[in-house]
Amino acid sequence: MTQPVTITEFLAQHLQCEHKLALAPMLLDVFSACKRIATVIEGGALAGNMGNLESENIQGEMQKALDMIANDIFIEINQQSGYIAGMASEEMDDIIQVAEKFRQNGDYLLLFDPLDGSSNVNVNISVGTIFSILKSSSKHPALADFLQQGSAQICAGYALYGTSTMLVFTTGNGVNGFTLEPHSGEFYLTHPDMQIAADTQEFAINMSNYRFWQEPIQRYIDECLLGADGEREKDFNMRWVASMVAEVHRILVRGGVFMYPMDSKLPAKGGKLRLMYEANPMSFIVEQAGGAASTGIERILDMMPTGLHQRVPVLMGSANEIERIVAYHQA
Ligand code: AHM
Ligand code: MG
Repeated sequence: MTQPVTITEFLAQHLQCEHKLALAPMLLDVFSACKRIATVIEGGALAGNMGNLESENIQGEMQKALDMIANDIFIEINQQSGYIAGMASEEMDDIIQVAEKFRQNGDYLLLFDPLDGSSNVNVNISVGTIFSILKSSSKHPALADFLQQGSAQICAGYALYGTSTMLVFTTGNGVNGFTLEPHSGEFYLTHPDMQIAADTQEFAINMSNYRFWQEPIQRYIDECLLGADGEREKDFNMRWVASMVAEVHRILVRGGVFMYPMDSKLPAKGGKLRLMYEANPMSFIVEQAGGAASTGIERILDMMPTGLHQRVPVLMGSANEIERIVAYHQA
């Protein structure tokens, strides 16, 4: 049996990218932060972290205690590498600059959703952390430095706090997944070179929003529901975890499509999911695994962001299915 590869060994041996010197220490901090968050989540109700806080985040959603605990852990640990100049989070209205004393080499930006799917925490269903790393044009970054296209990301990844804790990331050279061995606290490479099958018979969408969708999405779902009796000539299966990280992970493992499309409840918001720290990092990962990611109108990674907390329609997963749904938008 071959010796399992730790995440540290993997970074030393397989990180092929011009930002390697900075990325390795930055990523090790991200992984430490995720490990700490995993421990806090595992404590569940025993740790007394389950209730709502009094405050709302910028999207007007009640923040769970764990949202803010995860946010604080992420900031505290990730400011230490010396490479990060600024951070932005779903849970913070504005960007923050990393303190001068930590910023020796800092011209990278870290964007994150510290606890995605947090409505699932109280019912003990999987949640995750999503992160994205950009190069900054300034050591004293302002909001404008963060507003880069997703195609400019140099790294993106997520931690999934599921039946096991996993880390999955890309630096633009494929996608690799690692599983936490809980006793040693070490992440080992368990899912090398993850690939999304081009075809699928599984979709993930919140069906309760059906009447609010636009016609192309209704058409696609109608055809899936007709299954073998309709023009698709095959039956489809459906899943909805309400944790984007869990849905995308499932798609990386066994194919499928994940959709949070535009709906008529959300036109002013532009969709549900956030571009900078949800859609962009997940799109980078999905494309690197051979899948596709689109709003229905354009490739997500090509979008020029207009705001830190901008929302977008999201369709991602198996390439042939996404191509079909995009074609329905053009029909
Ligand atoms: P969050 O970042 O506030 O947790 O919201 C994002 C989550 C996604 O993980 C998930 O796909 C979606 O919201 C679920 O939405 P819904 O409650 O409409 O099913
Ligand atoms: Mg989120």
